[in-house]
Amino acid sequence: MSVARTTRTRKDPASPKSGKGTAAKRRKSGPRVGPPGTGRRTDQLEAMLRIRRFEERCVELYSAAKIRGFVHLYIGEEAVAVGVNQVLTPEDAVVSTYREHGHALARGITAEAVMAEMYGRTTGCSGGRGGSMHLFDASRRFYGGNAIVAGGLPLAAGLALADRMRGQANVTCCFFGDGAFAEGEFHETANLAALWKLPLLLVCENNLYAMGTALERHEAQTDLAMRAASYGMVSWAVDGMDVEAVEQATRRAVEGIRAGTGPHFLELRTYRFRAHSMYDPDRYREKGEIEQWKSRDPVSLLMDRMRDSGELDDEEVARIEQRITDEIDHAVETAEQAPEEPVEHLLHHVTSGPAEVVS
Ligand SMILES: Cc1ncc(C[n+]2csc(CCOP(=O)(O)OP(=O)(O)O)c2C)c(N)n1
Ligand SMILES: [Mg+2]
Repeated sequence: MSVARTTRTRKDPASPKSGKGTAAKRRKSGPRVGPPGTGRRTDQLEAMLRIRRFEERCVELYSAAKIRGFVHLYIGEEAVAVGVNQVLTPEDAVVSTYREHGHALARGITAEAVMAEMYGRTTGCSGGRGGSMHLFDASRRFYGGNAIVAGGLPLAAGLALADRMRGQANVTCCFFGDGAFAEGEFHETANLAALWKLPLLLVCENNLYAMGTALERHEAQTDLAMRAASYGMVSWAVDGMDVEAVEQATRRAVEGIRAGTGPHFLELRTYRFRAHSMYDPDRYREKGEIEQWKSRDPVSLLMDRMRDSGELDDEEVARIEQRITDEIDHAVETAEQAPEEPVEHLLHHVTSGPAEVVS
């Protein structure tokens, strides 16, 4: 696991590798996720590529005005969603943010159901009522898609508490951004979760920016793992560009949670390669910084490692790419043809009675 205690600067993407026991050192010691040939790395690669290609298609569809509204891309951060989700079981619960396409796909919601939701069609995973920011699938215990910064955290604590009260040994995993540290909801949740030893995995995707505001411009102490540790929970900083490091750290954390040692916090040090959202002109980051982080692209990192160890060749890459292209083509075709919700359904899912008109 890549545990870094050092405070990283915005311009230093390599610093997650610094210190003892780093990802760079471990890479030399060979694969850490099962022996080569077990297919796990291939699964990781395919899962990350699915997210990448899905979102690249979303960009095209957005430009063609096929999908609308707020769209926040996850490109660059795929190792986090894939590494974490690989460890969770179907019985565990997941709570996410508005940047959740990757979390939803890695959780196993189909590209077809996610794309239909992007289109606002009834076949979407939220029946077309949620769109990009509100992907939801209770059957997979995927509880959003939450547009409010840090808003998922108290919900996740509630789910974890409910599972424990029902005697179910599940873990609730909550994804959130570095921006959540500026919200009381993070601190309230961290405090109660640690106090009550809730089975909660707190996954902070530290991509260094909250919209256009760099972490060091809004936080006096930017070592987020250290701050989480102050609540008395096990807390590690991890190289979020290395899917195998993410998976290994998550595995250890989940083992600890299932053993009853309470919440664990992972600070996944990562970077979004695209703007905050489709509306953002991205004028607050230097091009050099973005390029530096792209040199540690999580997809290329894993591919290079697999090629070096002889696990991957061009034919296999082409096969994976073709499978994903077919899947996304199919998702777009079915979304295009799927119905929109008829206006007569406007009051479906409304639980209160008719509003009284006060004259
Ligand atoms: C409570 C609240 N305040 C402000 C906003 C507006 N807002 C939307 S995204 C965002 C930045 C959040 O950044 P971060 O948590 O780091 O997540 P990232 O977008 O980097 O994944 C803000 C401030 C909001 N949605 N909710
Ligand atoms: Mg952020």
